[in-house]
Amino acid sequence: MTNKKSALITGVTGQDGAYLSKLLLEKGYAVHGLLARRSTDTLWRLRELGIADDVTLIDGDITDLSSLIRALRKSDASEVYNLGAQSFVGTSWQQPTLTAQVDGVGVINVLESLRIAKPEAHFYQASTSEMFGLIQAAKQSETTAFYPRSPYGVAKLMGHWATVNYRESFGMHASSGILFNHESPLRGIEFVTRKVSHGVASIKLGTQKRLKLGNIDAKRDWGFAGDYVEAMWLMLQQDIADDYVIATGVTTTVRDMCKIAFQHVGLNYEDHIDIDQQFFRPAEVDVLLGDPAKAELNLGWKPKTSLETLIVMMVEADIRRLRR
Ligand code: NAP
Ligand code: G4F
Repeated sequence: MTNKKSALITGVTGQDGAYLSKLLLEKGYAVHGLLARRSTDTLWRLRELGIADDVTLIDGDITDLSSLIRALRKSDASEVYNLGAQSFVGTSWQQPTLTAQVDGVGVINVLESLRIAKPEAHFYQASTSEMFGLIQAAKQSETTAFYPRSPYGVAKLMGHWATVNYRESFGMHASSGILFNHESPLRGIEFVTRKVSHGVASIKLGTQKRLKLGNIDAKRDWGFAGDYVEAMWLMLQQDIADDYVIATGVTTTVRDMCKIAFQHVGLNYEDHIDIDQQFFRPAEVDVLLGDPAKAELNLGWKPKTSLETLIVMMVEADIRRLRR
């Protein structure tokens, strides 16, 4: 028998799952990850952080309740982080039902598995600033009204309210982290920051000529994923579960983010970008800007990484990968 604290992470193969695993391993946890079976290799992020052999993988899927109950029994986790999702907003218009099943009903499955098998465990739900959508306040906080603009945002809102409801109905320690966009060199290539960092690296190294983008006037509050997983952990260490906005409090256009990335390698973004209608969305979230004051006050959490540092880190990582 070991006295190690045990955690279960769904979405362990994703960007946040990898950084959170690393953080929890450093804190001495036994880390278990729910592995949704795929035909392709999904463990590259854990390998990139050098922790692939340190995470215990358990087969399961958040759309499959019994697999979650088995994973809870096997891991005996006292902390459960539900990061598993169809997380790409653009895809949610093409696969709205799947998005609802994974990002909405999937959350209820995880909550139900806890209610049945481990009601005393602390639970984290990966909620999102996409729920604010058509923003109802210039700076969005925990009390700002939601107005989702995509099937993804709608499904995530279900997961958010289910988390609040299980806390209020059953007294479960269930917290919802309303995280604004957070990026890293481990970000999926379909998201705009990584598409740009990869594009800039490829153009610099001469393997690509131009970069096609959609609405570059959209504004996002971008932070570093490595900083944000710390906030997830802090939420589950509190005596009382609650909901928290995690953001930087700074918003930037996609255009200015591109400027930073191209400038870093001595190029002018205007010489290399084409605007392509295929990357516009049926309904856009024009601007997001978070107010993380509650997280700073209650959790002592603050972002540490500026957008400039983050984008340079991503471009450099893509240059290194492409050279390899
Ligand atoms: P990500 O890189 O897309 O990772 C998503 C993870 O979910 C992957 O491990 C994926 O597995 C897994 N997954 C997909 N369908 C599943 C299913 N049916 N059952 C179990 N696992 C499943 O996303 P991320 O950026 O790390 O984000 C983590 C969470 O935070 C997501 O819930 C996302 O919606 C939310 N969020 C992200 C941001 C952000 O800016 N990054 C902001 C707010 C909220 P495969 O690798 O096998 O596909
Ligand atoms: O990088 P994105 O695809 O991220 P988006 O839609 O904001 O969603 C991300 O953040 C959410 C939190 O707010 C998460 F919940 C969600 O899971 C995901 O991690 O797009 C950012 C902005 C959008 O306004 C989009 O229209 O960039 C704009 N954009 C412009 N050209 C583009 C592109 N987005 C993508 N992916 N690709 C383009 O070519």
